Order: sequence, then C-alpha cells, then structure tokens
Amino acid sequence: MKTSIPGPRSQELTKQLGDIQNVAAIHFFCNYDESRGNYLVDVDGNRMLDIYTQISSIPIGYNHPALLKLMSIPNNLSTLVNRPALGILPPENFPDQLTESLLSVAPKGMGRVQTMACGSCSNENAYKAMFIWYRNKERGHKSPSEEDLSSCMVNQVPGCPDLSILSFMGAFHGRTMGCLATTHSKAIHKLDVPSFDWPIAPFPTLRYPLEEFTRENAQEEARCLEEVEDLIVKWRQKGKPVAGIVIEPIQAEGGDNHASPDFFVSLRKIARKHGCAFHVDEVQTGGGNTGKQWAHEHWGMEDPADIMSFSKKLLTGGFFHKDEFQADKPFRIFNTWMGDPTKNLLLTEVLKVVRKENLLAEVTRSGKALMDGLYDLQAKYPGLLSRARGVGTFCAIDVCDDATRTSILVKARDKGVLLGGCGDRSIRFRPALVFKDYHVNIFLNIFNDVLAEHK
Ligand code: PSZ
Repeated sequence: MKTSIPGPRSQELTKQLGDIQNVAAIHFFCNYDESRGNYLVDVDGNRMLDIYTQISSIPIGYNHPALLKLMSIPNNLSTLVNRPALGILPPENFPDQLTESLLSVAPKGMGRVQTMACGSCSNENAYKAMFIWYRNKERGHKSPSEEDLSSCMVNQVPGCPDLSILSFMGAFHGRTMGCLATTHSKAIHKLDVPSFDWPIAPFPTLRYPLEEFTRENAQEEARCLEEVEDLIVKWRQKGKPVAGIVIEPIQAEGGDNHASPDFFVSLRKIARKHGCAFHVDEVQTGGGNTGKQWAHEHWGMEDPADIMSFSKKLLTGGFFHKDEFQADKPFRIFNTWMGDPTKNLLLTEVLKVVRKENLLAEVTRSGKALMDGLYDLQAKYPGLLSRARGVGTFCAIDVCDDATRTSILVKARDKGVLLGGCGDRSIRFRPALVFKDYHVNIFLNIFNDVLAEHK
C-alpha cells in the first residue's frame, strides 16, 4: 500500500465526477490496466487483494491473458464494433456462440436460454415469462379476448391481471420496479417507489454450521414452508393468485442466508402442487463460486426449476427456461439489444479456462481453506465473530455490530484487502475463481491482524 484509501488522485477524481454525478457510493478510482488476477490496483498505485471482485462479477481475475488474447484477434473486431439488435438481426455465428457458451452450462431440464443485459432485466423478463405462461394456461392456450387487449392498454384487468409473485424476506432480485417488488433486503432500495401487493414469506433463519444443528434448522425450515403454503392460499383467496415463486439458492445481499437442500426440494414441490412457476435467481450464486457451476446443483434435483436467471460472473445476463416458458408470440419478451455478443465471446473463453484449469475443484479446495481459517478466527475472537458459513468460496461471517464491521472493512482495505458487507452485520467473501490457497493465507494473516486491533 502506498497511500491511505482513497488516495489523493482518487480524491481529485471523485471531486471531478461529483460535478457530474452522485459520487457518495464511490470507494476509490481504479487502474484496470495495471490490475492482474486477484489484485486490483487503484489510481494511487495501491495494490489490493480483491475478495469482493466488482460485487462478485469477475470470473477469472483481472486481465486474464486468455481474454486479452481473444480481444486482440482481428476476426473478433466486428463483434466488438457492431452491436446488434439480437431479437431481429442476429449475427451468423450467434447460434454457435450460444451453444458453445451458455448452452454448455445449461441447468437440468432447461434447454432454452434468453440473453439479457443485466441481472435486473433478466429477472424482470423471467417474471413476465412466468405471467405469460400462467395466463396462457388459464385461457386454455386460446387467443386473448378483445377485452384482454383493450383493458391491458389502460392497466386494467383482465388484460393486466391481478397475479402475484411470492418472494422471501431478505431477498434481493434487482432494483427495476417489478424486481424491486420482490427485493426485501434494505429499505433504501425501495423507499418512495410504488410497488405490488405480493406475498412475502419468511426465509429460514438457521444456525451454523448447518450440519451441527440439523434438527432445529429443519424445524425452522418447516415453519417457513408452512407459511409459504398459507400465503399461496391467502393470495388466491384475495384474487391475486401466485403465478411464480422466486428465490436465491443463498440469499446474498440479505446477509448470506443459507437453507438446506431439503428446504428447496420441498419448496419446489409446493410450487408444483399449487401450479406456480419456480424461478431460481442465480445472479450472484451462479458461475462457480460455490464449487459448482450453479448453486442449485448442490440440491441434487432432477427438476430443480422452471426458470433460472443469471448475470455477474456469466458476463452476460439472461435466463434459462423450460420449453413451456417460451413466450407464445414474438415481441412479448423483447428489447433492443437482448444481450451482447461480445459478452458471449468472452464467456466462451472464460468457460474454457474454468475447464482447462479445473477451477471449480480449485474453488472447493480454497473454499475449504477459507472456511477452516474462518472457524479458527471465530474461535479465537468469539466476542467479534460468529456464524461462519459458506459453500466453496461463497462464504460469510458475522461481526458483533455494524459499526465494528465497518471499521474492520476499512482497516482491512488500508492493509490491502478488499471485502464487502451484506445483511445487517455480515462480511462476505466473493473472490474470483482463481483465488488459491496462498491467497487464502495472505487474507487470513491480514484479517487476523485487523481483528487483533479490534479485540
Ligand atoms: O446495490 C445493488 O444494486 C446490488 S449489490 C449486489 C447486487 C446488486 N446484486 C445484484 C443481483 C443479485 O445479487 C441477485 C441475486 N439478483 C439480481 C441482481 C440484480 O442484478 P443487477 O445488479 O445486474 O441488475
């Protein structure tokens, strides 16, 4: 480290940008040319071990040579220069590109994929696909009536039906208005924005490590599942039937809240029983951090979901879905870009690197080292740390209070380690897939020093 953070150059740039935008959330400015692998370099020349990776969205580290090489190939220039409106004028190589990239990691039972630009618009369109599916089912797959068509133009029933999506307290599914109605992690995300009267179920609050508290955790999960069924019935009676259930395999923004595979298996059954679509949001959990391509693979289910959305480490957003969630007509799920082929190009290469370097096995290995280290530190500083939890390197630990958490995050950054917070008082770990055992050790040593200062 050369300066404290933010350094003088970062401060200067923040002031300059402040005349143009709100800069209150900016930590510091980065030098992406100089950043490499797990290390992010700032504009003041500070080099930091990045365990937050642009809100969990860098799959194989900064400036990976395979990606730099790919971008320098003349044949790829036209993909970089000409951004198509994919829904109407896709390039010749687009089917091949999707097959090589996204379809090579298609989840079980979901053989179709629609790309989108970001996580929020992926979820937003996945919700629409669920509503369209639900209404087509109700209509017996007949054409919409004249009344359907005229009433929807003025936001009235039956064209704009009173359907709902059930979500969970503590969930984060994005900030656009449909998604925001299912996001319940922080009030500041939602304040002043009109929303829908949709059911919100409790997400299990479990004790960790999960394997030591199986009985009481199962009770808590049963309580939440019962509430889910009650809500589905209540909202049907209210005339706002639940068309779909949306859930993260691990609630990320909401505080890294885990639930057991049994919980998800039962929830999936409840969805099926009540005719609700089941949407798994893997925007943050997808891409390998849990040691599998998709976190839901840990549930071991043959039919894990009807729809599964992704973004972040997949570089492009989008959602996989079953055949019956394909909209029945063109222009129902549509926008200008519908994704970006440059991101598919990069993703193909990322997936090659992940396979060649066996990175999912590496994640499982370094994840175990990280968890072992967190358990040790939690035993050493019981007044400071608790509830260490994680799958792969998708890990978190709780701090005694929010102020101490902030102080730990700032001190760790001043010593060259970038971490993020989530929930009320958790610290989360979101390294790239190239995070190795020795990075874990570097982190644990620095973290230990920071904790010693807080004792
Ligand atoms: O503050 C924010 O807007 C943040 S901080 C982390 C996220 C957003 N995560 C995005 C996210 C997610 O974690 C899940 C599970 N679903 C959807 C989203 C939305 O993705 P984006 O941000 O690409 O729209």
